[in-house]
Amino acid sequence: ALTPGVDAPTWPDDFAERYRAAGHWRGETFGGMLRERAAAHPDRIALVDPAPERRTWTYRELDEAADRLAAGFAARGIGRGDRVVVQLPNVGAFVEVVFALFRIGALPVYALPAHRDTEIGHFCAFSEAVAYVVPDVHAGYDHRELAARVQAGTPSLKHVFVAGDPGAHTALSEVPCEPTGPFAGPAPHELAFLQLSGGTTGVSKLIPRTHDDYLYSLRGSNEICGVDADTRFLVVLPAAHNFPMSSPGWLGVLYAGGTAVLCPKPDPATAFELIERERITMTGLVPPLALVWTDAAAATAHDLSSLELILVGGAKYSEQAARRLEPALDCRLMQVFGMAEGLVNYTRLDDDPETVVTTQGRPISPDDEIRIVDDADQDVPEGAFGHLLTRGPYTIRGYWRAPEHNRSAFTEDGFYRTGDIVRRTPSGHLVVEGRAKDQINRGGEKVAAEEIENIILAHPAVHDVSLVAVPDEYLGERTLAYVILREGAEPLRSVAVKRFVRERGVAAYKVPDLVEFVDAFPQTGIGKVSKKQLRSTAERR
Ligand code: J2J
Repeated sequence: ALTPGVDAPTWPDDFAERYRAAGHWRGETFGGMLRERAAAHPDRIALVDPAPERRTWTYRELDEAADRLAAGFAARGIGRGDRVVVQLPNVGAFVEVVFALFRIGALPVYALPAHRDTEIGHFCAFSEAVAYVVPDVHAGYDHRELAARVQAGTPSLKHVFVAGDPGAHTALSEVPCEPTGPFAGPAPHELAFLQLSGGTTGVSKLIPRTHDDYLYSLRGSNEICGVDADTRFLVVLPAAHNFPMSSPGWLGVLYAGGTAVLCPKPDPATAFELIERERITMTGLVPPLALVWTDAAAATAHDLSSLELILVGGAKYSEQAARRLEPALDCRLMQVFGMAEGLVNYTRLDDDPETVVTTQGRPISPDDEIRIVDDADQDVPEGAFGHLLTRGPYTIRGYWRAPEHNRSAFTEDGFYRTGDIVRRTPSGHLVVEGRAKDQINRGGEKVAAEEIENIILAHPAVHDVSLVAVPDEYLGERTLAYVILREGAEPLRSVAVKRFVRERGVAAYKVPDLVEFVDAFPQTGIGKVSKKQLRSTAERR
């Protein structure tokens, strides 16, 4: 379970050698990184958790907390290569837990706070997790009850650790103990964690990232975004998501010796107060939030003058909205087009303003290989749009334990099929034109159509269902489920369909926004449901 290549395909040796020779992979690990920072500048503030009472961690304190927690995990039998599902909101315990796991070489499996029985049950079972870390109650939801249900159905799951009041489980605060010796720790080429994919299939795939490759993406991101020891980064999006974690994110900021401040809620009232109080210099937002912040900035009494840079990405940011951000918030804008599988593109601080508002940036690395191809995998003419394929020093070569899916998600020579439709400008910047994958991007939150279709299909009155995106002014896209009822079935109301999905226990953002009943689906020439036609019907509504 330790070596990439066993549970997931890894880079061929000649590529790995090339990436090492180029200085991309430097043989660092996350555990070692924190240790070095703590030695270099022990008293600098690494982390601030402002709620409910402001708490700070210096680099030394974070390093010691990680050691003690790692020792406690190890004493409970959690070891190198073991998987631990981590579902925590933006709280200090999140950072302590993942660094403790890094230190012993156990792999965090990142879950979002919004995930429920279906997703968590799948992550725990599929990864054969030995432990699951939860908050007690978050956003009005009791995660201890969720954990009890999941544990009952998952034989591998020996431990549930609760940040806060543990109920029937173990309190995270009881875990730390004195380390008895140095941890063996993972090697730099080994897996660091399993990240979540947005997904296009019935169940989410897990993304195996190594210390070497992820640390390279952080270093590259830091350089592009100008992250240094003076950076004060506000973590507005869920900390487990790849964007706020690594682009450049809280991990990038910790790598640079700066300060990460955890924002408990993303609304302008909460965030603006923190920006003023903590003298925040940088943050990352999805487009809908960037819109709300842009609108709220005019009326705010808070002093936002410390803000230097806002990154916007995760979904297409409209040019009109992008034009308004810099004047409204009096700071620089950078667009970012990234993916948890690897490749991240940024506009640059020295790009001309038109490029910043009209493109989604260019790759981090000179060794990011980009192909833009037609349906037959042939390169399109320069400047034309097509499918984006990519390969490089921080893009995975395959999902974790998914050989079948990997055959279609990657080319034979190791390019990842992103499912995005892009074109390249003469300057090498990418413009996202659309998407070929069967996924709905709900303001940065990804919904795999198949996952929700499978759930709705289980309803006894439903004959067939097709989930498509409808344009939405605020979110960019919302979900619409077209449902065909069984012959003779009692008519259903759309609220009943939504309730059915919700009661299956999925993240709320996956519950269809709209449900419509139809008699038939448009067909393609070969008798498959034409989602393309369904989408254009939906658009005309
Ligand atoms: C259009 N679509 C975009 C953009 C992502 C940084 C930023 C974002 C993510 C992320 C990330 C887009 N315009 N600017 O991991 O490190 C869509 C594409 C892409 C998918 C990836 C990061 N930025 N997208 O969003 O794994 O369709 O990562 O393939 O969640 O989001 O989603 P995800």
